[in-house]
Amino acid sequence: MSLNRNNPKNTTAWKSLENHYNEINTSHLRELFQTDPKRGPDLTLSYKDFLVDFSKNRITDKTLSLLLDLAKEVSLKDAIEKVFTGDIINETEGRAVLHTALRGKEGDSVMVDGENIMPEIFAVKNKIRDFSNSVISAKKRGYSGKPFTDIVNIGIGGSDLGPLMVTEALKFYKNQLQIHFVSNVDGDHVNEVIKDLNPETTLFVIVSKTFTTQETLSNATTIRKWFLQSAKESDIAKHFAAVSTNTEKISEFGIQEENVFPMWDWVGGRFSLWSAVGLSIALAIGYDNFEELLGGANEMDTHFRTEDFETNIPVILALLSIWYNNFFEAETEAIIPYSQYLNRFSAYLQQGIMESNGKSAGRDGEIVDYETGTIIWGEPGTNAQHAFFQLIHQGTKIIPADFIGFKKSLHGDSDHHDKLMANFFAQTEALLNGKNAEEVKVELLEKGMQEKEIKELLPFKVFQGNKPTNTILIEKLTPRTLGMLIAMYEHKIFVQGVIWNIYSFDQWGVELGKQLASTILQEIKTNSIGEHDSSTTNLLRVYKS
Ligand code: G6Q
Repeated sequence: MSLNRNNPKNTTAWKSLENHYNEINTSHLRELFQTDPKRGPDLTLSYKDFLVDFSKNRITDKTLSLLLDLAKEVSLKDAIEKVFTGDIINETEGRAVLHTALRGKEGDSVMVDGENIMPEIFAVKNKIRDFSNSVISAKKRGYSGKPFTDIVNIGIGGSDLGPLMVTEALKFYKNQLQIHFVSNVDGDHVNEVIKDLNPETTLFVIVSKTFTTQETLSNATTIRKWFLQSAKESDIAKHFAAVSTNTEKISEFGIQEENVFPMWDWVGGRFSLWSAVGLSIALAIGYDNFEELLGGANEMDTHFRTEDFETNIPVILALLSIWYNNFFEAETEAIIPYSQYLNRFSAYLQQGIMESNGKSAGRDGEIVDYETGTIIWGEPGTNAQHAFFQLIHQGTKIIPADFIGFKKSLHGDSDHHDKLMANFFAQTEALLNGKNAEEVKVELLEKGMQEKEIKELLPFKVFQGNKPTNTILIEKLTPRTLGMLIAMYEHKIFVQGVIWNIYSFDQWGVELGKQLASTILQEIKTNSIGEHDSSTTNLLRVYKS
C-alpha cells in the first residue's frame, strides 16, 4: 500500500498553524524563557547517549501540540510502519525503501516480493567481514606478496559521500590502512590520488549501484590502466573489488566473483553506507566498528518506530523544521558540529536532505503550492564562528541551526574540550538572547565611552537574538553514536517528505545530470558543435579554440 496523497495545506492543523504563527511570530525567546523557568529541561528529549534540547525554538506548548496534530493528520504513524515493512513507498521507481533492514538484527524478517531479505543481507555482511578482516590482517595481499597499505574508494554521490564522511568522522578508530576517495570526473582528482600510491600495495573498491555512472567508470578505467603499467591483467583479481547491483558489468571489468559485493535496488544511493557501499568503512575502521555503526542506527530505528511522537527525536526535529520552513519562510538550515571529525557531516547531509526533499511535484502529481526541501549548509564550530556566524547573529535571515556536540573528547584533552564546549553553549545562548540596546549601552559606558560615541555605535552592536537552535549533546563520538546520529537525520528527512506529500526516495533531478553531458561530450570529441543557445555555442567554440 502506498503513502497517502494529501496536500498538507488542506489539513486542519496546517490552517491552525497559520493562525498560530500570526499570534507568536513577534514573541521573543527571551520572554518565553523568562515566563517559564523550567522551559530548558521540559523541552529536552533524551534517548540512550543522546540529549536533544529543543527549548531554544520559537514555539509554545500550543505550537507543539498543533505540529503533533499535523503529524497525526497526515497519518505519519502509518507511513513509518510502511518503511519498516517494505511497502513500495518509492513509487516513481516502484521500489521499497529498506536501508533500515540493512541494520536489522539477526532473526528479523523483512519481506520483499514475498521473500525475507534478511538472510541475504547477513550473507553479504559476512562477506564484508571476511574480506575486510583478511585485508586488515594481511592474509590477503597484493600481487607481489606485500600487505595492502592503501584503499581507494572509487564512486560518486551516494557511493562516495557516506563512506567519506564516516571514515573521516571515525578517524580515531582507524587501523593502519590509508583510505582515499576518487569521485570527480575531473582527471586532476584521480591523478592527484594515484600519484603517491604504490600499485603493489593498493586495493581499489569500485562502488556503483548501477555500474553505469560516467564519473566512476572513467576513474576506474584510468586507474586500471595505471595499475596495468606495473601489473599484469591477471593481477586485477587481487586488487579490485566492486560493489553494485549490476553484476554483469562488473565481470566485464575483470573483477572476480569473490570480490563482488551485491547491493539491492531497495537501497537508495544516499542511504547506502549501511550496505556493502560501506566496505571501505569496514576496511578503514575494522568490521566490528562497522557493526557498531549499524547497531547504533538500529537503536535510532527502534526509537523512531516505537516512541510516541511527543518524545520522538526525529519526529520533533522534523516538525520544527517544517515550522520554520513553511510558516517562518526560513529557506536554509545550518548544521554545526563542534567536532573537527565531523567536518564532512553537513556536506553528507546536503545530499541526504536536499536530494530527498528538493522536489516540487506532490505525491498526487500536482505541483505543490508550498515550500519543500530546506537548503542545508554548515561547517564545524568553532571555525564556523570565525567565518559565517556574523550572518546568523546579525543578518536579516532566520537560519535555524543544529548544534551537535560531545560530552567527552576522544584524545581526552579536557582543557581544549572545555574551551570547545564553552563556545558551543555560549553560541546558542547568545543566539537566543541577543544583546539589546540597553545592554550594549551599559557595556560601552563601562568601557569609558562617551554618550555621543555610544549613540553612533549602538545600532551596530545590537544583537536581536531570537534565533532558533537545537542542541544535540551526545556522550562521545563512537561508531555507535555516529550511527544513531545519521539515522536520526535519515528519519527526519522521511517525516518531512511525508508531511510535504512528496516522494523523498527518488532523484530524477540527478538522473537528468547523468544524461545531459553525453551529447556535448560527443560534439567536443568530434569537433562538431551542434545546435545550442548562443551562449552555449559560443562557450563551446572558446573551449575548442
Ligand atoms: C543517491 C543518488 C546518487 C548516486 C550517484 C552514484 O541517492 O542516486 O548520488 O548515488 O549518482 O550512482 P551509482 O552508485 O549508480 O554510480
